Amino acid sequence: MAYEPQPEHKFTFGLWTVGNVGRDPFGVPTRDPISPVEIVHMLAEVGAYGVNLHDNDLVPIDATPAERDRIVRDFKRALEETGLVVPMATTNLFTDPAFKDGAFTSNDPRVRAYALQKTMRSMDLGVELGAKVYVFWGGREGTETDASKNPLDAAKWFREAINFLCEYAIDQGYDLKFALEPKPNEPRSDLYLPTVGAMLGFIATLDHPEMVGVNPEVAHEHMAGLNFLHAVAQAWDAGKLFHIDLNDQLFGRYDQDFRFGSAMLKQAFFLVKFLEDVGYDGSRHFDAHAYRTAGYEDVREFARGCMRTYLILKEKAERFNQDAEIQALLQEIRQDDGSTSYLAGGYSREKAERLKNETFDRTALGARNLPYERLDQLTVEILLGVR
Ligand code: GCO
Ligand code: MN
Ligand code: MN
Repeated sequence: MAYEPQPEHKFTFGLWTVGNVGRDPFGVPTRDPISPVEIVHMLAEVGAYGVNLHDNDLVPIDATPAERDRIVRDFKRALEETGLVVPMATTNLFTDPAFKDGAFTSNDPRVRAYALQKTMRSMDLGVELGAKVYVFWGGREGTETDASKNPLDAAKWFREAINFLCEYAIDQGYDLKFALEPKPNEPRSDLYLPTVGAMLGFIATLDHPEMVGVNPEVAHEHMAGLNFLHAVAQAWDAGKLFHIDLNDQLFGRYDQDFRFGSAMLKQAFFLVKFLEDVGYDGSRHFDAHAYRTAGYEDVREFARGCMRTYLILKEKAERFNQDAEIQALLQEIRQDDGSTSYLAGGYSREKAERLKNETFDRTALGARNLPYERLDQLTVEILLGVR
């Protein structure tokens, strides 16, 4: 059926997304909590492929070992009954007051050690459930005042933590890749490593950069007023797009986590087109939640909407790629008379000499009509459904 999610689409949701109870800084929950087992069944009902989790989405932070085992057993049974998989796991290093000044970048070495311990245990749980990607979102790795922390110390501590955990994964023989998730602010005033570009720069300084990539999120780059597609393309280009968090977010607003494609549709279109064109084959993870006004019936609509919009935009991308007029325009834009083809294949002294002696008709270069208005209008017409 058209726009029906299938396992090969790899649509996943976090336990914390459809399980979000509608709490915000101004109001108490508007929905009763539902259990992880119920969430798994709800996700299966709407057609998702997988479910991701923080350790404490499943096992409460103060659970006894016996409680943990029972909870994990029930959860595994729900996975078996529904066929859902757990492709990604992560650690909650932000809810408990112990982490109020960060986890790996806390000024307190005991907090940093506790964060490492909690992450190792959570990695064990994730691997037990089948996860192949482990996400690190530095929820409180940042500051309100820079009087409190030296950013160089924070960078060093964060690096030491990721290096330690890479070694732990190797030592345990885990088949696990790490995906670091940048965010510019919220819940701290300023979070360290705020953008995809910053994170990619940091990864290059690690002991095992080959194990570590990024988990970019639409909302996070949008909060910083940045072009998400460009960030994703840079990550892809670097071979570092290990995971992706899809949602939506207007520029300049609070952390919205809206349904995918609900706020900036055109950006969502170019993103889907990119992921499909390059053949990204990781999870399409929706890190979003329903409006606070929703009851669980509407939460289901929210989840269905994320996947359905993705699939509609995928179809629009195919339409764009097959549109004869659009393709002719793209060809016209990229026309090549071959006169500079000698530059292909990189530098040589001869090429440099030849290029320095070349004569360019600068006026003609600047006078060329670039049909981007037409191209964009055709794109808009595809999105509006008249083409
Ligand atoms: C946020 C983040 C989180 C992370 C999650 C998984 O803004 O709160 O996007 O939802 O993605 O902790 O790492
Ligand atoms: Mn987020
Ligand atoms: Mn996220």
